[in-house]
Amino acid sequence: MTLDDRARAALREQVALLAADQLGAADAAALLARVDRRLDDVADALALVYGDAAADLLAGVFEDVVAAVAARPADLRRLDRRREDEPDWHLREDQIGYVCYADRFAGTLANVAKRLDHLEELGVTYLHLMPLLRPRPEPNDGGYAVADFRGVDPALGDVDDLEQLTAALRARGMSLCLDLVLNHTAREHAWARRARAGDPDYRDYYLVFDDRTLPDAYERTLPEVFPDTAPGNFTWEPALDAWVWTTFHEWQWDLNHANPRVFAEMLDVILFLANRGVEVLRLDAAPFLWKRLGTDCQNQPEAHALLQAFRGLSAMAAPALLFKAEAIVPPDQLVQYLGRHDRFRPECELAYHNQLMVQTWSALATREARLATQALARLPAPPQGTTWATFVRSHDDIGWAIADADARAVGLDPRLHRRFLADFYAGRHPGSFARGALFQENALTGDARTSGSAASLSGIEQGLDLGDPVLLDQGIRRLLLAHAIAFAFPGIPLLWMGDELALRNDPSYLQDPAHAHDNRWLHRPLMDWEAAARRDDPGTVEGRVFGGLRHLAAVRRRLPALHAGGETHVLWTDQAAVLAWLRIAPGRGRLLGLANVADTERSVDDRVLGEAGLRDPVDALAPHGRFSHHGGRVHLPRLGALWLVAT
Ligand code: OTU
Repeated sequence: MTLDDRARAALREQVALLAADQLGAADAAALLARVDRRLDDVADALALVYGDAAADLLAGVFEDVVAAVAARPADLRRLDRRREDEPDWHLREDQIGYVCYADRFAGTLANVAKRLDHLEELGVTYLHLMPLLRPRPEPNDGGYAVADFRGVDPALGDVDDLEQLTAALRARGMSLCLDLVLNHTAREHAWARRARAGDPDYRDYYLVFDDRTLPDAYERTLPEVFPDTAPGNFTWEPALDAWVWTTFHEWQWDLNHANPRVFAEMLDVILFLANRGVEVLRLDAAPFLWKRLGTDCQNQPEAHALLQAFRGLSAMAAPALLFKAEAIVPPDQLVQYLGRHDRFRPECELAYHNQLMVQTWSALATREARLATQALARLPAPPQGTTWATFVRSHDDIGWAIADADARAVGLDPRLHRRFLADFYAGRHPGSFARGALFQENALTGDARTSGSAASLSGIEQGLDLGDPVLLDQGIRRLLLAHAIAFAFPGIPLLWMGDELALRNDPSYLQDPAHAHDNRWLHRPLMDWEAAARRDDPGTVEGRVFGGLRHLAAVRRRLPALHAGGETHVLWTDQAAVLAWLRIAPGRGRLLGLANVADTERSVDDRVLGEAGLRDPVDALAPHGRFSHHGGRVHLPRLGALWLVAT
């Protein structure tokens, strides 16, 4: 039986009966309204992935959806209602994000709750805690090898602590974002243990191959994520007497999403987390969910369909829950994770704006914004109701995702430019201000990525080491400039823990055998609360950076033009060192962002103001709005940004 109209009507009838049985009349009616709105999207998506098996799968998962609604705590139902009333909350200009490891920030979940004042000073409304569900023992990829999706890492606390933290955050108007790894589990997860013990049902939860025939065939077109430290995409598992698919590390087993039981299990996990008060799920490694021979096994139509099905079903049970796609893929493939397909299909409300991050660092290295202008101008816009998560640094490396066509359009050799960036940020290029490191240098392709904290990459570490006040000043300006871009592009800007205090690289990971092989730990330092105590002293590096970021946040939240519901146009100017972008938020005004990536003052032809539709603007970032405008030109300080708005 396929999902024809009769089958859909039967499913709706089933939900109505379950709801009548388990929910009050008002909740049942509200659920049915959500089912009516979402059922076609879900049914289409599941039919694409599972064909004839979709109807049975749906009949089963609807029981879980109704049970989740029945179990949803009262304060979360209130939140659902608020979000339904304010569906654009994640687009709002007053959203500011902060990302950290709970243990590195505060020790435990209970202690995170005691550090919320620090976040409030920065205007934070959105807290992403790095993976905290119970992982396998180290090494566990910073928690991305999950052994139990329903338990918290005992070193951090338990599920009660998690619930208390989400409640404490909600009371301050902060939303909690948690990682959900849909692509793989730890080799130590109960499903994998049962598979290893010989249970064929659980063996079928993973992608298992008796011999090398298929693995070899797949490998012909598969890239390697960690070529240095985890080469190949398959691992021999003696207990299975077979090869198991392991895209990332050998102890991260890819799930078999062609098995509808895996879908039902992971939906249950989503509903479980939503009912603990998690408001945003960061869907880790989303592009990898579906494998197809002869491809790179990323961004397959089925991967999108799976996300759409998870989206629709969890929205029925927990309307307040949002999805954020972690898809570090080429720009043309990225907006599909926000639902842009043949027609709009609800998928994720947020996605990482990797391109903005890469282009910002590229512009800072070259002191030229032409490539950034070229690449960002042609990026398709996020569909209505969706937006980006913008960021300057994260826990991951920087992969130099410069598209060949963009590089060529501005006269750069794509391969050489990517290699230049990796070398520049590793401090291997003469004249480099950066003190990062190469990550996963691939001897075969010549590719390399970059590790290093924002302060070390932007020149602050170099300035301090050399005791050179000019270099230090430039480093601080670069770090703030990168954030002035991220804070005024559409989306929720995410601060990476420690960047607000200019924390430098932390080489101590080399002493930890569980981390020494992975230099991404270079930029995952422990929070330095002594440095935080200097945050109000403008005579210190910490004070300048913290004060600068607090200022950006405070200005941002007062600028309705930065609501992400509008349009963004990246503009060409006559000045190669300046990135210019126009935000138009209908009924809320417009903002022209200008960022000078050069170490010296630059100016742009003031016709850009007319183009932006701003007659007599002020700089929202400057005291009294003043900026330098004379001789037909707008002048920008070295490594400085203007946020121009109408008076
Ligand atoms: C993610 O990253 C996480 O951010 C990493 O910290 C994890 O190691 C990894 O998943 C495995 O769980 O390739 O280089 O398009 O780029 O999922 C990092 C998405 C990665 C991938 C991304 C992955």
